[in-house]
Amino acid sequence: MRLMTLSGMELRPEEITEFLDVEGVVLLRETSSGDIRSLIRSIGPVYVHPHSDQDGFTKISPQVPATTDHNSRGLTRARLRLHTDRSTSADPPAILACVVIQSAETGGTTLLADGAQILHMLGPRTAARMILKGDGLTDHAVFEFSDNRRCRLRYRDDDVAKPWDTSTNRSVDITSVVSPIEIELRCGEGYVVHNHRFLHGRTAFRGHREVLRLLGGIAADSRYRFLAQGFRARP
Ligand SMILES: O=C(O)CCC(=O)C(=O)O
Ligand SMILES: [Fe+2]
Repeated sequence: MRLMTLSGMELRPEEITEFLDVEGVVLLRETSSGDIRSLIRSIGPVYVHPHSDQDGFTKISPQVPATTDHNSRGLTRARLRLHTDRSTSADPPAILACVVIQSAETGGTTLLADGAQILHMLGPRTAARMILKGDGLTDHAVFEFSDNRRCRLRYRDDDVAKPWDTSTNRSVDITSVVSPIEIELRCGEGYVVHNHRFLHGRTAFRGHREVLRLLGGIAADSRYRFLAQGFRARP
């Protein structure tokens, strides 16, 4: 397995947590499922998801019709807009890793957007007005600040939940203030993101495509345990 920054600098696996604190994203090459499991476990506990197997892996491939409910839209060939994984749960996981097992015939491009940049572009006042709302769901702040100026972003914009501006009572697409990074990942390539900071998504695709996902937390005794409270918001 090889780890790279977005600018192509190579990292050692033991530098991952530090780098997720600084940049929020690391790219993976020549990766197997065993590699991502040990990488995520070096950061903290693996998170078991309703769609995952007992080891925490979720196989994301077209399995259900495109007309399905939005919580299962990952398992279709449809576009997935930028989102936080488990955004409507009380405590979304801090770490998300995805590795491509088989790339699509066409499309299936990975989209990434830096929430720290979105916050900076929106400004703290506008950001503080945004809540994530969905039928039958508890409202959550889109940008949730902790006492030590850390911020957890939670975001999705689909039939399950939408961001609302509480001053205008309208839904707003906060991702329009940035251009997402587009990456064509091939077999064995992937990414790890700080899920409280980076949004991810993909374009629609044709053919078969398979991605393996693993979610995780930050170890309670980690030097970087503050990552569980989000990214460092600029003053
Ligand atoms: O298919 C992908 O590249 C990502 C899928 C995803 O983000 C999800 O299912 O939550
Ligand atoms: Fe996702």
